[in-house]
Amino acid sequence: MTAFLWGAATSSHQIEGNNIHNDWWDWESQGNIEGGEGSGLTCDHWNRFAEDLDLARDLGLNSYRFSVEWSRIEPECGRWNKEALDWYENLIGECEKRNLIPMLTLHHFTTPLWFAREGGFTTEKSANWFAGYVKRVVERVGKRVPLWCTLNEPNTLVVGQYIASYMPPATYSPRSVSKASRNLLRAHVQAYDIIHSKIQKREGPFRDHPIAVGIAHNMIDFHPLRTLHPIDRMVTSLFRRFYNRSWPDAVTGNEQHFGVLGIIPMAAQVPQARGRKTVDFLGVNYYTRVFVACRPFNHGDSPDLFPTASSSPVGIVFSKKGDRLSDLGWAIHPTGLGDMCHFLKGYGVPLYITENGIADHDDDLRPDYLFSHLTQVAQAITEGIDLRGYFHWSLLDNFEWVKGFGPRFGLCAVDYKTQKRSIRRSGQLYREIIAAHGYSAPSVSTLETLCNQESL
Ligand code: IFM
Repeated sequence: MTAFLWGAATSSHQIEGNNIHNDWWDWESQGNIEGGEGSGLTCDHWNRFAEDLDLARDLGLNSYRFSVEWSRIEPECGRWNKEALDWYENLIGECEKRNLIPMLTLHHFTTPLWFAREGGFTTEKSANWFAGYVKRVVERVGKRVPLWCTLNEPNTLVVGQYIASYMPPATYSPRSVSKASRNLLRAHVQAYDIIHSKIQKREGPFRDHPIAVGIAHNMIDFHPLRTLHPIDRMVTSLFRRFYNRSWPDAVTGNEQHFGVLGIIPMAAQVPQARGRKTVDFLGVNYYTRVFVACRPFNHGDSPDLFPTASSSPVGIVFSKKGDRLSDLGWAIHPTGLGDMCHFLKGYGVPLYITENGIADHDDDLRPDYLFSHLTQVAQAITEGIDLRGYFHWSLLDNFEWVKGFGPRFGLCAVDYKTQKRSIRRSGQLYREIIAAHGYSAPSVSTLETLCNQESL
């Protein structure tokens, strides 16, 4: 039986440093990041990867999720950078040495600048361009990588780019949301087929681990702000359908609904994705719950997801009085993770928690966050959900996109001045939790015992 995967996740642009050929770098240089920061060297992982993988090993992880930076591999259209491919191949070798099963993400928010300038995923040609890059990666490292995420949070990406304006190109364009979603799905399907058709002979210590391809899907536990308000309820169900359901539906062969009635035009169907599963697992990136409301709000908290669209008829509230909040103001709501897993069970594919974590500079809340969310994982497994691994976000503090370096998500703290890493208390706890389970799936009773010992 394959061991439960105890992992941590990162992404290229957030940790590597000097990713100068992508759309984010360009956007950062235009002063779009809080505090005027840019990703710069970030954690300098490009040079310090060995130390970082040592940390992962020291935490007792048996898996590591990272992403490959397309803009390094193809900095100009059709120009392939051999050194970048060498670097990722070496990274995978270093994972193998430390017994870390690699989960490789092919696209995590950033794209090469040349691609973004052509319109990114809104252009028809985008899926083929993406496929060209995927082929190169698969040809080079495919034999040694068992787990693949084609896309990270395509739903967050299109909302961030074309509705909420916190990701480049930051233009308000509901039409682009549907176009880009459709092309991202086309890109995903091609990547899925390439991975499965091109990798024939496996190599390396994980060669017997079956190849599995999925997406890392962001899910938010949406609730109506006014529980009995019919319009809040209706809008909440539209949000759930668009944000939480449309991708799992699409990649399991169901009807695609990348649109919201009256707000985002519905995209045309991608026939290659209909009637067949194009994932072998679904990855869940879960952080929080939010409340949805329609104007007039009559509520003390101001809706804050769409700060630029004050005319927007719909608002999002991140918390209610009494909620415990992360440094980003996100409410801690562990049961949402269990609810998301139960919802996804219906799709009949295995699940991984591909991200779950909290911005908590002082590490006061993370220990309890870890226990309470892992307890949801353990419970879900007891209730018959085929949940195969948990990847904490993140291994290290890193560049949190438009929020810059303020939010601290790491099990390991990074001092950006000295690049010194140190394992936080929550990191030590994660290590104890993993050791207590001996690479089997988390159990509620073991977690309870440990949690009591820690007296959190
Ligand atoms: O840092 C991000 C990550 O890149 C994608 N998922 C959510 C994380 C926290 O915001």
